[in-house]
Amino acid sequence: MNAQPRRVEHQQTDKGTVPIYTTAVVEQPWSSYSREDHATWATLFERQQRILVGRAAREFLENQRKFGMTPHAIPKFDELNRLLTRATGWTLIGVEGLLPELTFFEHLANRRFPVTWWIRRPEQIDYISEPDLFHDLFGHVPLLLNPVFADYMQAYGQGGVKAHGIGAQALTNLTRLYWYTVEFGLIKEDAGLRIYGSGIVSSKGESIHCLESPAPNRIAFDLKRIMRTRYRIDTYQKTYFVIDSYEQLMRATAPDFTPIYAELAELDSIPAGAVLPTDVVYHRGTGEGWAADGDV
Ligand code: HBI
Ligand code: FE
Repeated sequence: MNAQPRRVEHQQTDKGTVPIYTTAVVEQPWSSYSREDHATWATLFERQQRILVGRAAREFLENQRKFGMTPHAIPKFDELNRLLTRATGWTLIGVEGLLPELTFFEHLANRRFPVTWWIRRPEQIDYISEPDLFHDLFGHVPLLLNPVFADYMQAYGQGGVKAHGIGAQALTNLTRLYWYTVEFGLIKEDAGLRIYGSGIVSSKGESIHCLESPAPNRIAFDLKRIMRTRYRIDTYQKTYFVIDSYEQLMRATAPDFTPIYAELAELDSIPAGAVLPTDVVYHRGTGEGWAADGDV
């Protein structure tokens, strides 16, 4: 019988939340989930699925169905792996909480996606500052069934391992790429802009804000622009980047980033809410693009 894994969470201190890191890989203690844990999953699952109809990328909800995810119980990693590993070679592994970046990258580089085994507490239902089981399973896992996105995630991990060897600035550039695509990315579909970022789909408010609020910028994907753009982790994003397709993401990670890091090291970073004259900016939720300084 495996020992019950630890629940490694951010520590609340008088100076705010302090992340605690862990590297252990653990079995999902599915039988240890309480009725309250399953109820938290059900509440989040039903609420987010209702909000995401017409807002999430087409295959996001489709893939949740393919996985057989339902609100009735927290899914079992082993069952999800039966479909996932056959489809794109990815395997979900249980972890106790936030991994050091290099450990995280090494897992992605080997098509292992780390999923936190525990789910948030009821009082955290509307916001949690760290990836819990709901964020990882509901937010990240569905798109790992998409072969191109699955390749992008592995290429990202390989890039992360390399960036770790290059230095802090390279790592910052690369983490911004993850943030503005995997976590907070939008994609252009025929009917308009849609959400594929996991940080958005696991958040009630931001799923609505990112497409319908006049406040944020929605800018066409540009690798170097993204790598230079700062972000905040505790508020809605001020800028969302829009891809045309997951193939565009995959193409963007094809070149060696080393010369790009060197070029960006000479340039200032860009504030999260800025719009540059060179940006192609989208109307909210419609998908028509126009250049910020005139018609395309
Ligand atoms: N650890 N468990 C876990 N899950 C994540 O999503 C995660 C992580 N460690 C680092 C990390 N993400 C981010 O810094 C990535 O941008 C690298
Ligand atoms: Fe995440």
